[in-house]
Amino acid sequence: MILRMSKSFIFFLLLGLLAPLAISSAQGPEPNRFLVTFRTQDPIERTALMTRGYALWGATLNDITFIMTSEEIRALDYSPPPRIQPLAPPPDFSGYHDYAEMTSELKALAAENPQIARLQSLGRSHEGREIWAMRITDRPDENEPDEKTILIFANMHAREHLTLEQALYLIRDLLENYGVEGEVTNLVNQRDIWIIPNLNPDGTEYDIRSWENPMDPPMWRKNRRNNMNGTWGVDLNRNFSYKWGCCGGSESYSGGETYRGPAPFSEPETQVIRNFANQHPDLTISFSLHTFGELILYPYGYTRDDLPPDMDPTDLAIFKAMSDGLSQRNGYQAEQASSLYIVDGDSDDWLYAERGVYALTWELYPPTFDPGFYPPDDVIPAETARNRDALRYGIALADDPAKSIGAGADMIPPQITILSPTGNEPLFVHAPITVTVAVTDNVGPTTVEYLVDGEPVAVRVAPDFSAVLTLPAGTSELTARAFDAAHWQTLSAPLLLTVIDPNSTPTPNRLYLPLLNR
Ligand code: 0X9
Ligand code: ZN
Repeated sequence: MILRMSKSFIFFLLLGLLAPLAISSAQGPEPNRFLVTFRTQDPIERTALMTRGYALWGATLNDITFIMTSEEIRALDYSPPPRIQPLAPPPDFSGYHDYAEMTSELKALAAENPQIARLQSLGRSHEGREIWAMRITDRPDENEPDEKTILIFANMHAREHLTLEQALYLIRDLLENYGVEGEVTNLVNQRDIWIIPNLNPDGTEYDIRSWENPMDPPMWRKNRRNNMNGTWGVDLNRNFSYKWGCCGGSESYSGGETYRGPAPFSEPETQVIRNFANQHPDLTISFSLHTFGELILYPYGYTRDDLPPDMDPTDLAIFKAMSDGLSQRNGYQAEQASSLYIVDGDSDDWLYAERGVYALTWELYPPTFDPGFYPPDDVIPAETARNRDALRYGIALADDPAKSIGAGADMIPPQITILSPTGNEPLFVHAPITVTVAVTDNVGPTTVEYLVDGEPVAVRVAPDFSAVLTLPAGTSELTARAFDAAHWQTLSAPLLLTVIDPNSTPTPNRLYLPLLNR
């Protein structure tokens, strides 16, 4: 797999990082710009308009369009009056959430799921926006000492908008499937899951609001610190304190795309991650979501050496196994972070070196520069759902990441047998069927999921796993899946159950129904 990473691929990734330099590094506060379209079929007239010094957006044989400020529009004297539209991202970007849309969606999801979800602010950005975190766990107001914490944070880089959608997807997956699917129910009950969908709200809003020419998105990366010298922004992924600025993997020039900031943890946004890790010593795994490249990156980023003195060989094996496990589930390529390029002061190096967290960076869709940071919104459903199993796998590992190399404290899955019904007794439609199971586990089973023809129909949590089901007439296959706290799972042997409808008298036609239904 690693060989697939050709030199030109690396070149494109570097281009992705460096190309925006010229465009965006010195942009000031939010502009106030409009698309102004003058209707004229006269090329001389269009040329005259062009020489007035407005920023050209495009022209057809019927009109010419400029990007203009409200001051320029007010000073206009032109007949017939031009068409004026606020500059906005192209319509096929509207499926992405801006900050206000994200905030209201998060508030609604928390309000609809009070049993397992809490929305809280972990701090404020430079411009005062709340940095929201959704906590998802079975007792969201308590700290359960036996439950480990996983942190997933997104949109640290402003233009990496798909990452916010990925975080929202994960939140919805957990909230919608809790109590419906055994896997999600067990994960939410046994882990403390924290999701920060947007760590850089100022940068993200700036990237959306200053999008003037749909063909030329702003590509804003950093936060919106005013560097007080005409330049704006710190690269949050160069502002963490571990080996800050050590190795040529960041810039001291404040206009640079990878400006590391005036001091380690100078930024309120990086302080959110530092404070979270300090306040949650049981944090075992973190995922920092970025775009793009379809990669899973593990520490270190500051050196090309995969086993420097500050990397434990067992940890390296765990990082590789975790990354491979994720890669198998989403098709991304697993690599040491520095194989992309050297980075110093990134979140993962600090989280691992200073707090012992198995910290990974995901570079989401797309694989290459086209469509890069701005894929049309119709890719959101498939490209976020693609990570469902990888995310669940990561959450499952959080109790003990050493499980990935077979060295976890609990490596023994539960056992489960369906005791009743047996399949020999007569079963009637509309008559409730009590299902009982025998479940054993070395630590203790936590969840049982019942499936009819492979579809989950009921979820039960310890101590009472029995369920009452009603089945349709005909033959169904019943199975039960047991989980333990380490999220090992075992599916029972299938049981075929035939359910009779006593009210239906066989008629000759009935014989043909199965054929007709084909
Ligand atoms: O440069 C970054 O911060 C990340 N890539 S991005 O294109 N999303 O900006 C990569 C960080 C991964 N870490 C290292 N390469 N050390
Ligand atoms: Zn990034």
